[in-house]
Amino acid sequence: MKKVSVATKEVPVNLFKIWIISSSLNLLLWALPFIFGKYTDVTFPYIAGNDIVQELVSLVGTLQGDVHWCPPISPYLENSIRLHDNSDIKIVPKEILVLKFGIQNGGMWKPSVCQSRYKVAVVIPYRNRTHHLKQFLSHLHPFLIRQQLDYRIIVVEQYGNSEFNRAKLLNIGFVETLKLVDVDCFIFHDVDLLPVNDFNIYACTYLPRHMYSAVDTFRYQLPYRNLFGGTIAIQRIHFRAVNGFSNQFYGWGGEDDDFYSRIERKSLRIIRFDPKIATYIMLPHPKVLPSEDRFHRMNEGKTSQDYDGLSDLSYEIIDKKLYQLYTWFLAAC
Ligand code: NGS
Repeated sequence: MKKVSVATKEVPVNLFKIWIISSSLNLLLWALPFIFGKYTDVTFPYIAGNDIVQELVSLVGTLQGDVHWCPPISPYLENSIRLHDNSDIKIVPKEILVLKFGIQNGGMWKPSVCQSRYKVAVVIPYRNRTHHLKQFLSHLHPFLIRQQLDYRIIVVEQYGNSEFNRAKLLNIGFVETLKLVDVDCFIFHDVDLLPVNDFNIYACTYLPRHMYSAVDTFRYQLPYRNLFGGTIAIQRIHFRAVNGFSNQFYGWGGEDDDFYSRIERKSLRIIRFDPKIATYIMLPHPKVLPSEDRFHRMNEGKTSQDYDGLSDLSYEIIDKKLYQLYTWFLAAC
């Protein structure tokens, strides 16, 4: 009898101890950036701030007409960190953005005083995020304009209620963009990620680039070294060489890891910029349940890369429009 009562008393005490220890550890992890500063856990190689310009690849050919090249570093970049947290993102009415900067229909802009060294298409996979899209456009247009880029923003919205297929939307964005414009550099960008630092230049590098090295929601760390999600920059020839993304990933997760493997299988490498420059904030959104078959898909991807991707892409464009701040495709996929 005595033994039983001792055992029943000890169990809750131990659980409580475990809970206290694990909560304290969590708290400590969370507090590290505040104690030692941000970017404390940088265990991956990256391109240092001063070397970034040498890594950028122009891809725009020769000068057109009687203009000169824009300088390698735009004089309009601002040194101060522009965003501190997601409460700083104000929505600017589209009429004001258009009037202030002269953005062309379809979300296009290029400098008029010089020829940009970098021409890029920013492609956003999208569904049901109106507020985020307004915040994203309010932030990104002025950001890209300060960088003196020749750019176009393309939103590819998924039609219907089937599970979201981020990767396929990006393949569609790639193909449809090339029907409209001759561009050699693609930036595939989630709508809820906003770059903080003006020196994070939105142009392609010689190698495919994972664009965030530090995100506020990950305590300004990188969750794992092979992460290739959220925002990437990739040259058209590289995207074609890896046969784009897999079309098979419906639901949340894994499509970016699969894409990373596609890059490795074709003997490419990825790079990142200095975390102090490639810093992002993430707009708040509810967590989605991960797709159950994502690991199975990733496993299949080991052998299906050459016939699953751009090569077998099938979809229907239900509607398209040139809105003032972006080119919009509604795609059934
Ligand atoms: C991994 C997912 C990736 C995802 C990454 C970051 O676990 O698709 O988390 O997600 N891979 C798998 O599920 C296999 S995040 O924290 O940004 O929501 O991109």
